[in-house]
Amino acid sequence: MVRFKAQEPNLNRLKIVLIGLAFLSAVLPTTGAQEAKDSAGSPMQGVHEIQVTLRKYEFTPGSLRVKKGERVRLIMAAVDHDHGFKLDDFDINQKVRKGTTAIVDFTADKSGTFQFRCSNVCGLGHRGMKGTLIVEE
Ligand SMILES: [Cu+2]
Repeated sequence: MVRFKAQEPNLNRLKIVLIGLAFLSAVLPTTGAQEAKDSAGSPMQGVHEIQVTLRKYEFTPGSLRVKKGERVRLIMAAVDHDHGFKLDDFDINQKVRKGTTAIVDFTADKSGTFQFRCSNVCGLGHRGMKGTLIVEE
């Protein structure tokens, strides 16, 4: 009686093809995801955008420099904890939750050096979490 000997090599070949496909799909770049452009990151015209990272216990950059009269947009990302951005001279107090980004828009309508600080208690170093806004004439 003839056994189904022929089946085994076929199965092995199929296995190799499947493994090969799995390997290829892992190696090939996912072009679809890359084409999704981050349109949210495109700068608004006439607005001075500054990205600020908030983490224990510092703002990065810690010194923000803009020109008087500029419209300013701060795009703030809190990395490790809920933080806040408090800039009294411009009546700004914005909470930034951990893992999220918050946007603050204001017009730098006066020149000088102004201090901002974290307004959400974020740990032992919270009081030292400060930065400076410099508005140049
Ligand atoms: Cu903080």
